[in-house]
Amino acid sequence: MVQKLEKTVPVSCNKDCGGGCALLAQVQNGKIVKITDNPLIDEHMKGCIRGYHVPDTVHSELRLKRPLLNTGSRGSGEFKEIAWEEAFSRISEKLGEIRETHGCESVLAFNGSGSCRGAFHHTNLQTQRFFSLFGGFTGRNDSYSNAAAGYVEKFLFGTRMVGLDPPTLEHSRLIILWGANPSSVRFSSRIESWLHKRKDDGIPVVVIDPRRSRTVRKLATQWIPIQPGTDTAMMAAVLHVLLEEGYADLEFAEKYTIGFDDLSSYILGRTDGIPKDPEWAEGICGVPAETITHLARTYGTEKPAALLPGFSIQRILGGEETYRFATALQAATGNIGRVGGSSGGEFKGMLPIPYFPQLPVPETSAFVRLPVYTWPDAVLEGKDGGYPTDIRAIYNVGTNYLNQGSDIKKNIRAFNSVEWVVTQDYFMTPTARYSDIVLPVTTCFEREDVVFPADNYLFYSGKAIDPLYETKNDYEIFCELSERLGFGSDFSENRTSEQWLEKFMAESDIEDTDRFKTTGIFKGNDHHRTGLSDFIAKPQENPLDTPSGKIEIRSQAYAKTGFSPIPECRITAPPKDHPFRMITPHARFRVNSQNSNLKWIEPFNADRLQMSLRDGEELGISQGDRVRVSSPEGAMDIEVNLSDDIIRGAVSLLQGSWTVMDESGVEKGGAANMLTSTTPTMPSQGARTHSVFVRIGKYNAN
Ligand SMILES: Nc1nc2c(c(=O)[nH]1)N[C@H]1C(S)=C(S)[C@@H](COP(=O)(O)OP(=O)(O)OC[C@H]3O[C@@H](n4cnc5c(=O)[nH]c(N)nc54)[C@H](O)[C@@H]3O)O[C@H]1N2
Ligand SMILES: Nc1nc2c(c(=O)[nH]1)N[C@H]1C(S)=C(S)[C@@H](COP(=O)(O)OP(=O)(O)OC[C@H]3O[C@@H](n4cnc5c(=O)[nH]c(N)nc54)[C@H](O)[C@@H]3O)O[C@H]1N2
Ligand SMILES: [Mo]
Repeated sequence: MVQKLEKTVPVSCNKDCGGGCALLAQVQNGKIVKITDNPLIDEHMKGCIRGYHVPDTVHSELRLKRPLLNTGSRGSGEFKEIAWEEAFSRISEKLGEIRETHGCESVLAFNGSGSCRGAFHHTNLQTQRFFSLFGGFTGRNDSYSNAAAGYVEKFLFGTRMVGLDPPTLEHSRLIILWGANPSSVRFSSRIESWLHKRKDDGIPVVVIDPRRSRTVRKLATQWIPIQPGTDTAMMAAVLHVLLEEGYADLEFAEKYTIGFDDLSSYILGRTDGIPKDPEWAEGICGVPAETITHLARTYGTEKPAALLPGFSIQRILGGEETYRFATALQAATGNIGRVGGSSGGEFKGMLPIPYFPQLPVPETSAFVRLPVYTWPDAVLEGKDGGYPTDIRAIYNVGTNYLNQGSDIKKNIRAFNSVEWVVTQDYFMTPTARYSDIVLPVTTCFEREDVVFPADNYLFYSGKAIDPLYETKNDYEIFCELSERLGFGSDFSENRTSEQWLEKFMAESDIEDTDRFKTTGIFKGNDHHRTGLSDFIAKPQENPLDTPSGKIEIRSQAYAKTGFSPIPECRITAPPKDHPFRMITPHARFRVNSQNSNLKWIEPFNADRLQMSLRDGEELGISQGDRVRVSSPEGAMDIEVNLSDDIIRGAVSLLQGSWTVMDESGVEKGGAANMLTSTTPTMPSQGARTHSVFVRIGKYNAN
């Protein structure tokens, strides 16, 4: 007998994959049975494989069901279930004791990307609010995602509001995806569909990527394979052709930027005797000179052109410079602030959305911020090593940083060096495994929230089902701990989570909240915005918040960091003993490390090392062989996948698999961060997880 649907609830994934999609959950007998797109949304907005598979997460047998206490050594996996009452007592007592003995800053509170798009159930804001009221804590001051881009945008533009609305791509005559893979790795739930449309319209869509990514296969008219970490050489050479062949819009550059002349001198080789021409670039980045010249000529003539950089090109050594060059290119072609063009800066979600309040975080002078990329160094070295605090405890909410931070072995040493670790999650992740207490939380479909997408919308995400097992929201956990630590009503302000959301709704731009809750969708007014358009339209009336009021291609403020005032090619070649450039991209079927423990992703064959056929041949490696991959940080045994889908000299391993080590410390589970290093790109101190240098040999051969 066909069972009737109990209800259909508008929902939206509160996840860090940059989409924010309007979905519907179909519920039957207290179970989410299917996720579909919300039919009321615009035709270009599409959900994805991760959202449609949410029921596999919510109803997984592997969900944490009750609080757990570690009864063995950290990492042993020996836990016993305890009652919430005992968990709350233990945690509040220990937190109180640590605060008393060592000061609140000795707690390192991690609030990663678990749930980071919700107004209320936001692992970041909940954690910061709790620990601010606790008295203070040590936390992160930037992200793994885009530290270098964010860092340089302040110098370039004086703002990070430099994105675009996807429908503006309708006007682009050329689209360049530079290290971006939006068919797999979302930047908005409309970009992929718009790119499809533009390709079908016959517009050139050029993808510059070491791999033949899904975007190359589905959305591109041309794939330009490039050596990882060398993009600035190609960018400089494109600029060289634009300047030499008279395509550069010098009037635009003069009017809206400062320092373009200095950059031109560098590009033409007047300052160092090295013209950055396509032949020069070919030797560094592996892209044939004629390919570079052809792209530059198209770019110089097809206007407007949207250069859309992924974050990948700034998660490399010297990644700051790629974003500065991308902006210089858009300035040189007069494409900034024009509909159909782009700023060359971050384009995902970097424009205002309708107003909706978020959970407030009270100020505390005792909030010590660390660059996230070097957290294990800060834990291990403490004040003696020049870091601001001595860490005694790590409190994880919505992060799997033991696995996701670079250099997993160092992360384990850091965890093992502290007195006490707590994790709130819904699975027994590697981070949870190295914890003393693990608290089971709800998923985003077991609670109500408003989700901020990357586009000019707000989405209501209803509670599709009641919390399963004995799970609790992070909010409820923090309310209870606040009570016990003596700041109860300061944290909750005597509101339930529903009452917080009602308060937010009342203060927001949404007028008809009943309708919003029924449809799940609130649409902002304008969907044809391009960042910096006000400045470009009237530069005198709308100067930028930079010292010159213009886009600073040359920045004296940036030069104070010790790096060049103009964009410069800072490229690190692999050392002789680790000759392969390894990249660790994000996977279509995961959000960072999420879904790694779930069966449905198995057919996607995640944990294989991608290598070119010719490199395989040269090393005597055959399809499917297991190889040993080594970096100075660690070693991994993994199956190899040979094809012509990756440039020679580079290998690729999707990031996010959970670590599994054998007794000798060799990675067997495919966790990319066994091979990565915590030495950051400077001056931003950002991640460089696409600048990994490895050597590869047959299994057990080295
Ligand atoms: N499905 C899915 N979507 C996601 C995420 C996810 O885990 N899964 N994560 C989200 C998060 S947290 C973030 S920060 C963003 C990340 O967004 P990105 O940083 O843009 O994503 P990546 O997959 O690292 O890289 C994108 C593409 O760049 C290529 N690439 C790598 N190195 C280089 C290089 O040196 N030069 C060039 N030209 N290309 C290079 C890769 O092969 C890949 O195809 O994605 C978000 N969206
Ligand atoms: N090698 C390599 N490493 C990388 C990257 C790379 O490109 N290459 N990318 C980096 C990037 S850009 C990022 S953003 C980081 C991300 O690293 P993390 O912030 O650690 O992200 P996730 O792996 O998604 O882990 C989030 C965890 O939160 C849990 N969670 C989800 N919702 C909730 C909730 O509501 N409450 C609680 N308490 N828990 C919840 C999930 O189950 C999951 O275990 O990884 C970085 N690591
Ligand atoms: Mo990220």
